Amino acid sequence: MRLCLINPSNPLVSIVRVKESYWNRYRVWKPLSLMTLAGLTPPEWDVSIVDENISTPDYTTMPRPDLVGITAFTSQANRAYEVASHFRSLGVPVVMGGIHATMCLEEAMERVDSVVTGEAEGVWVQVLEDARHGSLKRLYDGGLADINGVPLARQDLLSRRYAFGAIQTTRGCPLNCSFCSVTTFNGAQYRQRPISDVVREFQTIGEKRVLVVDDNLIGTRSDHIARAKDLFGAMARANLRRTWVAQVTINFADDEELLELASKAGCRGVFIGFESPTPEGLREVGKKFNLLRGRDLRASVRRIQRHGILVVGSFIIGLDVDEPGIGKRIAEAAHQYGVDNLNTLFLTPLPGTKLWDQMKTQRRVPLDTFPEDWKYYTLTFPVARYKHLSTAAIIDEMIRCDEAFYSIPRILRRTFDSLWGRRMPVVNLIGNLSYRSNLRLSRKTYADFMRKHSNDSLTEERQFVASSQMDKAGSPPPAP
Ligand code: B12
Ligand code: SF4
Repeated sequence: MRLCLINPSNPLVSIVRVKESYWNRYRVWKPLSLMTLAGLTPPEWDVSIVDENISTPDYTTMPRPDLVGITAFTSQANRAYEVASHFRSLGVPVVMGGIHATMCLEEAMERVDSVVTGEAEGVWVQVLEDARHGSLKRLYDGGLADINGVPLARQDLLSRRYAFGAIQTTRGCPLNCSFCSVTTFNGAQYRQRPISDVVREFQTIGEKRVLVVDDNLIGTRSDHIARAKDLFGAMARANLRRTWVAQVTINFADDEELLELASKAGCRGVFIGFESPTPEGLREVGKKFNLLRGRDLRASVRRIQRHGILVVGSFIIGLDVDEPGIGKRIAEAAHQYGVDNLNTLFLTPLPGTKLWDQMKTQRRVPLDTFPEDWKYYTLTFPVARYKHLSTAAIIDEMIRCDEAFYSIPRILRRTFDSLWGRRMPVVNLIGNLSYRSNLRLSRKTYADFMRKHSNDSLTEERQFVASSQMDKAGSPPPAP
């Protein structure tokens, strides 16, 4: 029995635009969902993984699979359905899973033979068994899986053409920020894989650099931090000879022992969601963690960097509190905090989030010709209506933000800082150049986006921004 697992690509996502920008090759990450599914698949199945971000085979001439499994984030959904439609036309059953199919179940069910919602560990073997007997059900619900002692992901199935391997050590997040779907999808409880499994899987990764995909590797409570220390200690003792990057919250900086162990275990970079330069913004997104009074963010960033760990700061643009000038304000805040790279994304309502419910109710989601429009839900397009910024204005803010942070003098200064602090200056420079080179690409992409979308929604949008501004001034909104 032949199983083909497919990660669809979205040409609007920078990681696949390697030809247009050389530096993007450092942004291609391995699709862990499919490697995990492959790990769960019994040996009687011959499994292959197609990652369209790397290359797309000719589906018409490849050996005919008995079952196709497709994963998709929301931004990949459109392409996922195209691929599904092709295989279904050949009579090959298609099963889809992942965050998008879970959050937009009806849409997915109309376009594939079977949908797996939630985490697949508890149901995948049953799905395969049913497929083998030609009795695939329309829906399987994996819910939240027990991740103790599950088979290791098949790290061997993909080529070495990736800049980073991928591994997961925990699932779930209790914080439930308004724009994020992780708590809805993976639950509020922080679940941890056994440390010995993580170390064993790490040893099977071919790449020298690894992305630890956990949403928050160190967790939020003292027992989570104790577990992170145990994990890092075990990784250091295993002498993995791999370096890795991960996502953490800013409290990573508060524990010297934790930082030291992380560095010894191979940690060379962390992504931290600062989200907004203002307390009002943080309150709006519900990021309580960053609101701790008395925190000196610059000192926190420095403490992390002192251990040879790069800090990538992430911010959101387009919050209801964001007014003209926000782009420069974010760039200045990131510069002041001293982060090595800045990643600013447009506030985007993704299905399954509190933000989606709120914006839908307020009729602030104009790009809603689904599934086609999902391709714009990459967080790099302004798909919503923003309270104080029109589409053109928010794009302008984004460009100003990136231009200010990625100016040549500032890149040189950061590279010099990292050289001085022995924080991988070459990697730092590559990161900065990658972002800078995408500025040019982004301008072109925004121009195309504006051409396509301005006419239909501009009038309504002007009314929306005007009414928001009048509301703020205490005047009645304009008559419809
Ligand atoms: C790693 C990661 C990335 C990597 C992706 C690497 C890759 N090629 O997969 C990178 C950095 C490239 C990335 C990019 C983006 N990401 Co991202 N990412 C993640 C992260 C942190 C972990 C994903 C992961 O590997 N999980 C581990 C695997 C094992 O879990 P899983 O993917 O959920 O798979 C399980 C189930 O879903 C299910 N399943 C999945 N697929 C399938 C398929 C079948 C057939 C079956 C049966 C089951 C099944 O079974 C698996 C095992 O239980 C998640 C957060 C999260 N907790 O999931 C965000 C997340 C998926 N990303 C998100 C977003 C928004 C993006 C971006 C759009 C924006 C951005 N700039 O970050 C881009 C889009 C990229 C694109 N190609 O379009 C959102 C997606 C929300 C949504 N509705 O789509 C998430 C949920 C984070 C969030 N804050 O909400 N991301
Ligand atoms: S943004 Fe991060 S901290 Fe907030 S809910 Fe999502 S995973 Fe948790």
